[in-house]
Amino acid sequence: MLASVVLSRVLLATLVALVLLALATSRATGADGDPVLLSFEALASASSGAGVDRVVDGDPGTRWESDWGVDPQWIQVDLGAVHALDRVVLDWELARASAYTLEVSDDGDAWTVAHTATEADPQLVGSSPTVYRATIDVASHSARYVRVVGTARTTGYGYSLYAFDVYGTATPEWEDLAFVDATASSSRGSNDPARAIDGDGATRWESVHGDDAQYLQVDLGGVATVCEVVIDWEAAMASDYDVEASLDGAAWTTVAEARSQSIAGEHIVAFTAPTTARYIRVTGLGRTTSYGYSIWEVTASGYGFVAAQTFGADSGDDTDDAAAPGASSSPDSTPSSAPSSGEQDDAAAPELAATGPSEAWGATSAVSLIVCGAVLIAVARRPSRA
Ligand SMILES: [Ca+2]
Repeated sequence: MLASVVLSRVLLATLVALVLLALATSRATGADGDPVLLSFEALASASSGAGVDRVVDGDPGTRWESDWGVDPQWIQVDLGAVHALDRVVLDWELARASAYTLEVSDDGDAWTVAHTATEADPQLVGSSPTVYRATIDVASHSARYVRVVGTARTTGYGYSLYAFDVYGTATPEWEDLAFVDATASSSRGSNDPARAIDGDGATRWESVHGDDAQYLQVDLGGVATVCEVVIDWEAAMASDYDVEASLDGAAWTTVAEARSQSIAGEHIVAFTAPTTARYIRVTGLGRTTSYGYSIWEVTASGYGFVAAQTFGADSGDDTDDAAAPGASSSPDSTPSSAPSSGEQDDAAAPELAATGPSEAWGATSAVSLIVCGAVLIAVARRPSRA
């Protein structure tokens, strides 16, 4: 079904992003809307002391400590973008602050004091090791940066913190998603699958010649919220192909069906709903030449960062979140650090890509758009690389 409305590549991306924003936002929290741990593996910094990243590593046994005997000292986390906050949980060691302020900022320069703490604030929650926990309500704030400024200490040592956990509702951000691995049903010579994800528009994957039933599979390295896949076809392209998505590399859902294609170059496959997936597969069903399938590059974009943060919420109350779409894998999960089998069951359970109604997207002479079921495929002509 061909449409013929003028629509630029940028406008397409903008419109799709707008359409998807609400959906993506709803997925930025847990299944029940609980705030997620925004600070997991966030960028942390401090006025002094080594190992500042230990407050955001999710390991309750590691800690940061400042230089001894010096006031004031500060430690902050950078959440990467401004998010709506919910609460901050500070796990202090015995050597803790007896007085400090918790401050928030959008830009890292202008700070707002969200809480002024006293020694009575934290509760003793562990004795071996000693852990004093302060849970601070910051639900009235949004911020990118959160810091603690300590002005007095309980001991002659420094400020010592096991965890600096910031919870909130992540704001989705459209971003490029990186593939970490590529495999295929076949390849020819040095034109291996990795050449389709090497970022080099002059290198390509090529399947064996003369066989329609071939595929290229790419791996994001973790579950992400994918909104768009771009396949840059060489002249030896598929006339017919499916784009499929998978959370586990075993169960696949078809998210796009391209048929009767004849224009090489970038095929922009823009999903009408965010698709929670780790793997994307381009499955050929028919070729335009007597050669094989040949792809210069496959790229993807979406809201992976938000998803990754959701997956990272391994501490605290993320039990319910584990069953949420896209909330079941760690951000850097690789085959060697894949979720446990129980979590994989959860990961496979959610439906992929709740597809919406078809819409009449269109084309100029340079961009033709095809509505394939509920999924949009834009074929952007680019100069031949011949
Ligand atoms: Ca390439």
